[in-house]
Amino acid sequence: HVKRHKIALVGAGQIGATLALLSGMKELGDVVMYDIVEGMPQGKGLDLCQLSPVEGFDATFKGTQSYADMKDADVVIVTAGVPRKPGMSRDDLLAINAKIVRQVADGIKTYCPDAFVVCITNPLDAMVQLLQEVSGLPPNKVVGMAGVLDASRFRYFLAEKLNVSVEDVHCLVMGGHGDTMVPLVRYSNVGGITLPDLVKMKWLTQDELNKMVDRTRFGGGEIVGLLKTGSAFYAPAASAISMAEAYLKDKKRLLPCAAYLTGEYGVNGFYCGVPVIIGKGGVEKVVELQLTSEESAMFKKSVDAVKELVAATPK
Ligand code: A3D
Repeated sequence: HVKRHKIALVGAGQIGATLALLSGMKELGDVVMYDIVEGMPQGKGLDLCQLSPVEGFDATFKGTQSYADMKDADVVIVTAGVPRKPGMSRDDLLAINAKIVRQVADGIKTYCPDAFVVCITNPLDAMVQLLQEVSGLPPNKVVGMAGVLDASRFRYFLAEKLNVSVEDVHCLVMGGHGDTMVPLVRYSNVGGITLPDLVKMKWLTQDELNKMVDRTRFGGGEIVGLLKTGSAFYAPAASAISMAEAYLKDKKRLLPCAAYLTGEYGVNGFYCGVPVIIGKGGVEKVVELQLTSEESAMFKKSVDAVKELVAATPK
C-alpha cells in the first residue's frame, strides 16, 4: 500500500507558510507546521485545509507547538528564526538564530532522526552546520538551501534581459550564501549556449553580464530593501521544495546546495555551496568541478567567510 509522506515545517512564518502551500499544490504529503506562536500554525493549517477542495488535492495540515508531532517525518524544512531587516546582514542574525536552531536540532534528533533535513534559517552555512552537529544526523541527510535560490535569481535576470524562457536558462552559483557567493558564468547557459559564448554573439555585453552577477550576489538584499519588514519568501520556499521533492521522488537532481564537504574543493569539515546529486539517499554525490584559478580564488574567499561565521557561532 502507498503511504503518504510526512513533511514537517519548523517555523510557520512567511517561508514556512509558502512551503506548506507548495507541498499541498504538489501533493508531496501530509504537512505538520511547528511554530512557537500559539494558534498561528493551527490557523494557517486550517486555512490550507480549506484551500484543498478548491485546488483539488488531498493532504492534511496540522499546526502544533509540540515537537512530538514531527514524529517519523520524512522531510523536515527549517525556517525557525528571525529574518533580516534593512541594514542587517545575514550574519547579524547569528546569535539569536543559533539558539533557536539548537532547539530544533534536539527535536529532530528525538522524533525523526531518519528524516532528510533542509535548513533555510540564516546565516545559512553556519546554521546548517549547527543543525547537523547538534542533531547528530548523517551529514548527507542535512543540507542547506541557498544555491537553488541564488541560481534562480540569476536565471530570472538573464531570461528577462535576453527575452527568453526562464526554463531554458541554467545557472550555477557556488560558495557560501552571502555577498561572497560565486556565480559561475562559465557553467551557466541558455539552451546549452554558455554565457561567454552569448557575449561573443553579442546577445549581451560583458558589462551587462557583470552587472547581473552583482545583482545576483545582492539579490536578497534588494528584496529586503523593498519589503522593509522581512526578506524574500516565495522563491526561497520554492527552492527548498525542489530539494525536498528530489529526495522524496528519488529524482537524482543535480542542484547547488550547502553540503558537508570532506576534502572536496580542498574543504574539510564545513558546509559550503556546491553542486550535488539529491536522491533517496539524501546528498548522494558531491560534484567536483575543475575551477579556474580565478574561480578557485573566489570560492576560497567565500569558504573563508563561512569559516569565520562558524567560528563565531555560540557553542
Ligand atoms: P518569519 O516570517 O519571521 O518566520 C520565522 C518563524 O520562525 C516565525 O513564525 C517565528 O515565530 C518562528 N520561530 C521563532 N523562534 C522559533 C522557535 N524557537 N521554534 C520554532 N519557530 C520559531 O521569517 P521567514 O520565514 O521570512 O524567514 C525564515 C528564515 O529564513 C530567516 O532566518 C531568514 O533569514 C531565512 N532566509 C533564508 C534564505 C536563504 O536563501 C538561505 C532566504 C530567505 C530567508
